[in-house]
Amino acid sequence: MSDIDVRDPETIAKPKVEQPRLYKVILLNDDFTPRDFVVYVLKAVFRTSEEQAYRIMMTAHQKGVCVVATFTRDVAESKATEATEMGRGKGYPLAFSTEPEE
Ligand code: TYC
Repeated sequence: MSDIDVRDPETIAKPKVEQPRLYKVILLNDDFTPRDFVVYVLKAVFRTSEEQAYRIMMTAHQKGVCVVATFTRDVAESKATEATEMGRGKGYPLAFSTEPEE
């Protein structure tokens, strides 16, 4: 008995695996949260380097918003919540939001 599949590959229906939609986590600027604290939160929650965290923070500071990273929906929402709550814990209005990628 042979295990070799002799069917024409073009005629075999491939199960289509849908990629999960990705969600952006967005950092929003405010006038009160200290820059160092924003960098600290980005490193702690999103595991960025110091340099990446500084660049993300400065982009939000100058432009109003910055995309931090993309994740599956659950991960994006839990990281945005965790990071926002770290700010609340210190009495800062630091805010992260999520939105689906196009
Ligand atoms: N704008 C804040 C300040 O000048 C720093 C800051 C940057 C706050 C980015 C939030 O998402 C932010 N202290």
